Amino acid sequence: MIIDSFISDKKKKIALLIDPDKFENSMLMQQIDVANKSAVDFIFLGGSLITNDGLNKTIEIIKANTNIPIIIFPGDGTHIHKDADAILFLSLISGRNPDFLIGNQVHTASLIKEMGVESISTGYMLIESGKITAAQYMSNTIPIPKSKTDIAVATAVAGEMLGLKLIYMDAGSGADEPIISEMISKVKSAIDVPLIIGGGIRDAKTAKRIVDAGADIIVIGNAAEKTPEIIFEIKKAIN
Ligand code: 1GP
Repeated sequence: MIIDSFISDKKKKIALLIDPDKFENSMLMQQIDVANKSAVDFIFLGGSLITNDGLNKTIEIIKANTNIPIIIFPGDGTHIHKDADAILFLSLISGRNPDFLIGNQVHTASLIKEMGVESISTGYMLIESGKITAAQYMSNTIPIPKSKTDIAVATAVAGEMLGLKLIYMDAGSGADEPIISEMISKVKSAIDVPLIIGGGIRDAKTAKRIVDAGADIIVIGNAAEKTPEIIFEIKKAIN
């Protein structure tokens, strides 16, 4: 089970986020090459929008070129694929939009089960980051204010009490400001499930700050689209 590799040891982990909507063969091959050489722990596949057939092509190419687990990080209920190793079965618990709390999940649950794809229940929390991100806009939700650590803690604890297996706090793709250390450390000490942090992590120094604060897994998206090799530096800095 893929969930076991999130909790198997105390090692800090990296997920490389690939957006299938931006499919471009040579960039994808470069990203896979870096992922293999740096032994990233997971490949997350997802984005806020699907405008083309990139998901099929991307999954096919990744599967043919690596054994790193492919985990779908869905933008909505249309992001599912039978060849993925798992799907983060997200509930957007920082928001109050029923479609993203339970609606999309009802639409897709039976299909995911029929496909036999492992679903990993995940409490997804958007955190204010200096600008409106695609995830906020597309989900029609308000993020948790960046200074309201107590709200973030209460939300994560509620998610854990509801039985969610992971908590993922996200400043959003391309965030101006990654999540502050105080919020990460207080949430981490309030929960026992693994904590994923993403959004705006562009360099090794920031990645180290975030894992030192308590992140178990960090997600790198935009930075590795511009410079895939940044993953080598980040990996070195956090282990
Ligand atoms: C976005 O957490 C991810 O949902 C990654 O963000 O693209 O800014 O690295 P970046």
